[in-house]
Amino acid sequence: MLDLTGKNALVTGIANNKSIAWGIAQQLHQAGANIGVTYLPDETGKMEKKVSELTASLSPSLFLPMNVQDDAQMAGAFDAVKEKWGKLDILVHCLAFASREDLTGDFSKTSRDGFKMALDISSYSLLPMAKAAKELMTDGGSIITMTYLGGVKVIPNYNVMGVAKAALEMNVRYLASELGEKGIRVNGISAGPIRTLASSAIGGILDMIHHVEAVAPLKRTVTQTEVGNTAAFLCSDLSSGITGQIIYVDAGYEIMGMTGTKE
Ligand code: 0WE
Repeated sequence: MLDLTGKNALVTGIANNKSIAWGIAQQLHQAGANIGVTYLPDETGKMEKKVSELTASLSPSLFLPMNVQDDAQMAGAFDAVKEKWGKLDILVHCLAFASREDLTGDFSKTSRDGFKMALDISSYSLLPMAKAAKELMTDGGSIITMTYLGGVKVIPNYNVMGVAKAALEMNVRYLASELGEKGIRVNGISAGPIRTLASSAIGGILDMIHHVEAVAPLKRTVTQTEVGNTAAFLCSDLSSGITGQIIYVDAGYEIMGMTGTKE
């Protein structure tokens, strides 16, 4: 059975109750995991308050600021994990960012700084996290990250995020190869489009959702809970033979071709 009791799980990327990371944290908690939460701090402390109120129902035993562009803060978060938990079993990487102007219009106009920022936050950040986790996952472990079809196929306006997700998916494979001998598995979940804080900032997300509802085999989009259940599986011993994989949780959309064709 799916059982995460006795496992310590650090979850990044919760911003509000629509966050995919929130769906994941809830399902890991339901499976019995001990939860630690990181949040992106801001000057006002609003995010800290919001995420702490939201996640109170999971009684997290760690609640830590973590901006992945700040090396000292990342180190501090993993120091706190070591101090409080001693060992880590599960790490959920669920964060991405590209500048708004790089998620629309001509891909070729992407600025050097915009490219660097998208790749730094959305792809590179998995590496220092995995390095820190490697030291703490003394009983083996599971690392998961979130990706999107736009890292494999061209999706209008996904642009530099597509390049970042392509790099992220390759990070998964190289990390899986490196960490396998320690019993640490690394996998990605490629979710179909979901209405979240990040995606609702994008023009046309509703049209994309309607397109998926028309084309996907299941004739609907997926929920944060469905992504969370797949995450719980990938974090549990039920998936002990799986590493380096990208699992699509997309109502089947990825298999379809001729998607513009009327029946
Ligand atoms: O990975 C994502 C979204 C990532 C994202 C979203 C934003 C919006 C606000 C990264 N950076 C930002 N920066 C902002 O300022 N998705 C898979 C959702 C998504 O984003 C798209 C999509 C889909 C689907 C962007 C363009 C086209 C489709």
